[in-house]
Amino acid sequence: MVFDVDGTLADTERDGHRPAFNEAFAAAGLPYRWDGDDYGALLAITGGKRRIEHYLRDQGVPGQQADELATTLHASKTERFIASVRAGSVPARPGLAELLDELRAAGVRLAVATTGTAGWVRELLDGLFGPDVFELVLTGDDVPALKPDPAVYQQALLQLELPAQRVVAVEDSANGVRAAVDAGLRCAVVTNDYTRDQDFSGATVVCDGFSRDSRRPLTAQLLLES
Ligand code: XBP
Ligand code: MG
Repeated sequence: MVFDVDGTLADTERDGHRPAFNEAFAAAGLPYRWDGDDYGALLAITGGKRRIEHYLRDQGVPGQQADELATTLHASKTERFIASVRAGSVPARPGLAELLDELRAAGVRLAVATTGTAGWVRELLDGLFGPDVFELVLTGDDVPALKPDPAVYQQALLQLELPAQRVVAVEDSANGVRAAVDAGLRCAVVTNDYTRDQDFSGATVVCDGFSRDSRRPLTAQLLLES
């Protein structure tokens, strides 16, 4: 089973990544600030650097300058997000640790495929679950194209040495479902407040969380069909 990170393993976006972006803008003396609703719309663009660059161009910053400024701002944002992860401010979603225990007890191999930046991903996963839970962790730095492109899931299949039919993805967003389904995987969705109204066409099952009642259909459906 291959898990997405942002919005799936942890509800990172509204109170984790978003304040880190805003702190980076403020530290650079820029007037930009993404409120909860603005950020929800900006999540359509995957990848924090691309998200900033798109926003800067929308603010009228010329192309080359937008690209350079986005690189600098994203590095600052990533440092700030790592600090909040280290401070323990980014919890796992409720019920997830129990699900991972159930899956490991059932002999299911576990991996991660995220758009997020490697610098904070490993920090978050080790901090929340320990270093041995996921046998493979792929990030936005490991592939040439970000979700909804299927590259990260295609790379996971290659490195796990498994056919797509034996692998199930767990995602939170339409971009993530697209990436997994286009790579040939079945995909389970666990929604959050940013993604609950998105189009999950192609997903095998949609749940509202990892609580005991929610995850039963997820594990039953996915384990039975694996
Ligand atoms: C969601 C993303 C990421 C995060 C921000 O990734 O699109 O870009 O919003 O992290 P996932 P970075 O595939 O885990 O849902 O700033 O490191 O990109
Ligand atoms: Mg996600």
